[in-house]
Amino acid sequence: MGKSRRTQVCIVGSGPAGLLLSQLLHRQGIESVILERRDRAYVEGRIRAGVLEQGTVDLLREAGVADRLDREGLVHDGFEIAGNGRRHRIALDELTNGKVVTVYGQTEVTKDLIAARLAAGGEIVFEAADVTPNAFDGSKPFVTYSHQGQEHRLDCDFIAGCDGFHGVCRQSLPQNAIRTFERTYPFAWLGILAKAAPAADELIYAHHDRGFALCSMRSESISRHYVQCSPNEDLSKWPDARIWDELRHRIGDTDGHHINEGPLLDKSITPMRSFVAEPMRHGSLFLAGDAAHIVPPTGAKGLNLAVSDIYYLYRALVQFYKQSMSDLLDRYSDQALARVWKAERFSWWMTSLLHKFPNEAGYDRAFENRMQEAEIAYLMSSRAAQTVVAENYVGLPF
Ligand code: RFL
Ligand code: PHB
Repeated sequence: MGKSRRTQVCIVGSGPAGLLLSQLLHRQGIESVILERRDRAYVEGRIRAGVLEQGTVDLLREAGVADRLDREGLVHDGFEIAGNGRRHRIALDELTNGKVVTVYGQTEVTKDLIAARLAAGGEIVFEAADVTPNAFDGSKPFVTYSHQGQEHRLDCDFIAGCDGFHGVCRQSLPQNAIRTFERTYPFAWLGILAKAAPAADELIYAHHDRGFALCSMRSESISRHYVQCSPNEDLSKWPDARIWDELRHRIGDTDGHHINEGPLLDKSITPMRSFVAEPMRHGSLFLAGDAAHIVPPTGAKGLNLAVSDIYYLYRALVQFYKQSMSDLLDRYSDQALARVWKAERFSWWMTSLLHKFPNEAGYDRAFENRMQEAEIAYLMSSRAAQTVVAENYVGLPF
């Protein structure tokens, strides 16, 4: 074994969850080291989420990393649902006593957090290979990894598994230690980032016979759009012109909406899955974010859930180090999961409402299709139904 050293919290993964935890702990004088499998450019370039709940923005402010977010983030007080040939606005602020969301790319959140960690002398080991959590059943856990050809051992009090859905931490748990719940959907999203002005001032979620579509944005000159496609779609079958055409069809290029074309900066396919692992703690290893749960992106909840997990975990670690108490650590999993399941429900519901489900062999979905249309019509006509959507979309309280 090569180099050996010690920290208080070893964080696996430098996505939003791991970075935010490290930054919040640092501000309370608690030490951590982040071990990340990829290089910095890869982590900063990964195009993903774009919608931040108010609670997420508040916690980023508490972490001292919201200067650029406050300057450049686009505050949205509503979004549109298009379906059955009609469009309807969900007035977030009116329906929730003034709550709103902020459109600001996950790439930017990640860049801001990495810059803040490094400026404060924080340690992020990029390109850490073979990261392995050890001895987390007891109180002396350690993590081994290799870096630039050398083996390392990092002793710590706690391991935070913030290493995403495909990470090593959840997979290191004994098989009978967690129970998993999963649903995969029979469709995916083809997402594009384009150098073009957004289609409208607000996001548009569209239900259409040809499939779901979403028009989002990153700034006044960058659009982010998605179209429903099949889960094993071949990207080469989607030349740019076909994507623009589908967007125009599904969104409806009418008053106030115009799909502005521009060169593509990114094009990728996202599978759709709901997944939860229970509990989110095993001994001194704590799972947070996508490492413990996945939502389909329809409700814009994934990043926000990673942040709310970190809120609970951070408070619990601060209580442990400052007050020598562990009751918040003991309650972490239950507290986080209570919120996770509500966001799972909302994401599953919004996904089911807006997507076109393919017919299964020998089964015609005519009845379900009418139910979907009836539910969209009800949503557009009922303030009560819209209030349910709005209070979930802006984010349930932590
Ligand atoms: P991440 O971001 O996946 O980060 C995990 C990190 O761990 C590293 N890693 C390892 N490191 C060391 N050793 C190993 N063995 C490792 N294995 C993995 C990885 O390289 C990575 O750096 O997880 P985190 O921090 O939990 O954050 C979760 C969010 O990234 C995710 O939930 C969101 O992006 C989901 N999501 C959205 N969430 C929202 O809140 N609002 C949205 O509008 C939204 N839109 C989206 C989305 C996700 C999408 N995709 C591509 C999945 C739109 C899309 C298209
Ligand atoms: C995005 O802008 O990437 C985005 C917005 C809303 C969603 C999902 C993704 O529900």
